[in-house]
Amino acid sequence: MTRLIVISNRVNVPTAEDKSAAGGLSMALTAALREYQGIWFGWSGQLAETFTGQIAMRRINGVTSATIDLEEQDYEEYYNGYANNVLWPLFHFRVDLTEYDRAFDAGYARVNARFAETVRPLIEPDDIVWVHDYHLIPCGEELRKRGLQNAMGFFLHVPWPPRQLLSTLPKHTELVRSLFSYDLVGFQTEEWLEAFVDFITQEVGGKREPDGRLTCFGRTICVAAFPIGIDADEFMQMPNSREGRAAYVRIKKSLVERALVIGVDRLDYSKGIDARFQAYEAVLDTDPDLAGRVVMVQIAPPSREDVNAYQLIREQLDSLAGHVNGKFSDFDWTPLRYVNRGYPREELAGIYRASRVAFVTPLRDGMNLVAKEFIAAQDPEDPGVLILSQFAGAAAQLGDALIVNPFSPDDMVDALRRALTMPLAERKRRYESLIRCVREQDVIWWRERFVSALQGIRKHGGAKGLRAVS
Ligand code: GDG
Repeated sequence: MTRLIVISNRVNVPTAEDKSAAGGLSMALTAALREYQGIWFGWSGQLAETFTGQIAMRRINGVTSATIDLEEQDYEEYYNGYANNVLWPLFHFRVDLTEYDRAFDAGYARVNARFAETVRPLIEPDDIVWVHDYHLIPCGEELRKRGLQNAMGFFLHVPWPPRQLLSTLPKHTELVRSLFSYDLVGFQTEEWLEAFVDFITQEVGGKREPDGRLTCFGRTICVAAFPIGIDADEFMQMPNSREGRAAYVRIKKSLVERALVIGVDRLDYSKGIDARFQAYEAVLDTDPDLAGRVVMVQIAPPSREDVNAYQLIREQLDSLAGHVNGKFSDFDWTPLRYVNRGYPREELAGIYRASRVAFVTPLRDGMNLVAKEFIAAQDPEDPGVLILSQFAGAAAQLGDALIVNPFSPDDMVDALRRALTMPLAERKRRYESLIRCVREQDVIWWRERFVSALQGIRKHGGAKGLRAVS
């Protein structure tokens, strides 16, 4: 029987008792793993004194997880270092924030080899293997070095940078070459896919076959865009859950009839939260009528706190939020509520439902699931308005949002004003088109397209019998 082996940096199988902490992605992968009797392999999140390669196998909620502990040096060089100080900023067009170091490079190679070495014995000849995200690009090549011949796919959750940016990375050709160990490489959007094709054909002498496959470094692989979705049906129900309703009532009560503008993001410089605060300030500046009639809530749970750039953006946002509130607050009105903590998904859904506007303005984002979650949580009879950055992958699907350029303060201000005054008929028209897309292209659609493409490759004899992905 074909099993699915998922390999990602972290493993997050939700337990039956607590699903609220898990994101939509982990729910979707868990469902796929249950269906295919697979294994989810990755780092436990724990650090050991020295790396032992010992695997902790667990069966949670019908899914087998296999985790390993890393050592402190791995965490510093692979996770904080190469993944989050080099690849993350570079792939989000922030070359200025990359802190390349040879030790990071070595750590990245070492941990990818460790992943491959430890997971290899768990993989059987008929299994299909699905590796996730920028932490693990060379993992496939390491598995091939260890004799693995299975059909193997890779999905990149973040953008692929233009070739001029990628070329700034030392040893970028090696990184790209390692992607040719997979049979299928998936991107979130056509734009990121085309940037990859451009690098292959313009920089390293590769060729695009008439059916779309790519030939380079002596191998031919399938490449395609697989825009990730959310569990839309589940998310549409969530505002009606007990927790969703309670959060809705609680926030509505606190608003006292004021319009709510919501932002929800991991605290990350790529999400453009600072420009959002500035746009809000500019709207309040130019539209004194709004004083006391609107509230912005920004939920931003801290992430990657050991990385310098994240400490810096946190300080900047603390100061900006203080500035906005100091400037406009009244004794009975705080215009900006900036919250550095996370909430269970059901509560988030209730908060989305209570919002008139979602302000989703990343400077660069692979997809952005918050935009889709906001739409799914709306009341069809009185839906809120989604303002969405043109630089989020989601903009390619959600064209009926108010699409903005987050680098243009005027554009941001105009969109916010327009969203706050949009008539019900227009809100409904936009919502109907957006919800159709969010429901049709949901997370199940995403994973089924990817897994069936990989299965097709396996059926046709792996790399030898590849056909184009439709
Ligand atoms: C990467 C890519 C791509 C946020 N705050 C809370 C909370 N969240 C959840 C959201 C959403 C998820 O976290 C964030 O997903 P995003 O897509 O917005 O962004 P990244 O974390 O950067 O994800 C991105 C994604 O991978 C998937 O491929 O879309 O482009 O960067 O689901 O709801 N969840 C809970 N409490 C919070 O306070 N429970």
